[in-house]
Amino acid sequence: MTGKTKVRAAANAEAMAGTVSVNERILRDCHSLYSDPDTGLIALASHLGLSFLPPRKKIFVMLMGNHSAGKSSFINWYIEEHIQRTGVAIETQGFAFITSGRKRESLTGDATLHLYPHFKPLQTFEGVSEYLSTEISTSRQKKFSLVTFVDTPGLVDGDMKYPFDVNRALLWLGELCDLALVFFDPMGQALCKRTLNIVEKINEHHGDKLRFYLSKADEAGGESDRQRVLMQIVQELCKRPGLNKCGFDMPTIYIPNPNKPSRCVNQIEEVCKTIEKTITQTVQSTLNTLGRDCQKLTETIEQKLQEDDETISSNRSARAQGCMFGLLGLMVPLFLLASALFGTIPEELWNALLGKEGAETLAVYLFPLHSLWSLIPADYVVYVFVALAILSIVFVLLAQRCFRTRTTLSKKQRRYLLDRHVYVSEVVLQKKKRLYEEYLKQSVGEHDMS
Ligand SMILES: Nc1nc2c(ncn2[C@@H]2O[C@H](COP(=O)(O)OP(=O)(O)OP(=O)(O)O)[C@@H](O)[C@H]2O)c(=O)[nH]1
Ligand SMILES: [Mg+2]
Repeated sequence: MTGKTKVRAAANAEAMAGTVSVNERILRDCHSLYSDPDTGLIALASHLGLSFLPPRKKIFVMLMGNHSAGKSSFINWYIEEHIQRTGVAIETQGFAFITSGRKRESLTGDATLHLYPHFKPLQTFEGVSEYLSTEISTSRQKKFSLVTFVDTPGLVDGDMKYPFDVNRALLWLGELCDLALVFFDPMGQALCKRTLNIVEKINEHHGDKLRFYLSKADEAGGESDRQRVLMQIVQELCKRPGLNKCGFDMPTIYIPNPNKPSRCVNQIEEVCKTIEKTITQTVQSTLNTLGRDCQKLTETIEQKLQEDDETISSNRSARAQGCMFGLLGLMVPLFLLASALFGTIPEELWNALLGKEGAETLAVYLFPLHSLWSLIPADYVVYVFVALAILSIVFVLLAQRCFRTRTTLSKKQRRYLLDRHVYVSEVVLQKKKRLYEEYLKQSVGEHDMS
């Protein structure tokens, strides 16, 4: 079995086992529509001089915030596996991608960048490469099969030295991720300036990705203490000019601990809902982008074929012009030769060459030429001769120029384009329609579908 068939077989097995959700399958199908090396839209786009990016199969959720705010613990809780180290010390020092897969495995920085080509520019951030890793987990809890978490180093103020420019790296990751969950914990570091500065910067361009949470809410004391902490954080956020939208929605969350039940309201499910919502939005936008990309491809193909039709017809008229100029270029020397010969060669020779009748017929035809020449004063005959010779050269050059036609598509190329047009406009768009219906069926139900 080849690698590709193995992957397909595994995917089929998963589908048979019913472990693949509709959204997961939609994203996978869209991905393969783009990335198939032979029939994929990316290959076709690059053939047409366009550049498409493959859609993501999962969403990226970045967790950021103060040191010890419970970021890694949240990931462990979500996937129901102790995959990230947690503790009161500074535990997470680099950037870790936590994703689902077929086998529990840890990958190094290089392998991580290979796995996530979108994140390759991280290489250029001095010192970051050694602090990149990927943890693959077999967990399929909640929506983990559609999520890649990005765990980030805890932020602290003061003398703490990071081995890389943590602010810049977080800002850059914020741009690439679909969601940035910011955790503030009620302990000392809640108002960490570094966190607030980065949040403010991300908010400038990607405010829609930011979500704020008061984490470890069970440690905030009583209800009134918690309200006070919340107020403080919100006030601090509102002080920032960029963040001054106020009306912050800041759910209070904590990891449920059966050994330490708490009466505090836990809104941790809100985080799961936010993740789910981002997934469905991503599915929708992936399908919409697929539709738009198909349209772009069919339009480009149609344009290319139309341009080729125009080139063919302009080449045809250029060739006709070329023939005309060529003929003229040939006629002039013939005309010169004939008229020169008519005057100079004795009649007897014509008779001998063509017979009496032939010579007479030629004389009838060449007589007008001869009369024309006789109209020209003898002194000017040479000039007219030279001028006509130049004219003949000009005609020949013009003919040559006209025959320099533009290249057109070969029959094979035209057939390829027409074939791809049918594939995109019928097969791919039909598939997109079917995927959209499957996606909608999840929420509206079959009876509402027209
Ligand atoms: N009571 C309580 N403790 C928590 C909660 N979440 C995490 N903790 C504890 O808080 C400590 C820090 O948790 P981590 O998950 O390591 O925090 P982090 O944000 O990843 O920390 P860094 O990686 O150092 O930035 C650990 O001892 C956790 O057990 C929570 O919801 N409630
Ligand atoms: Mg951590």
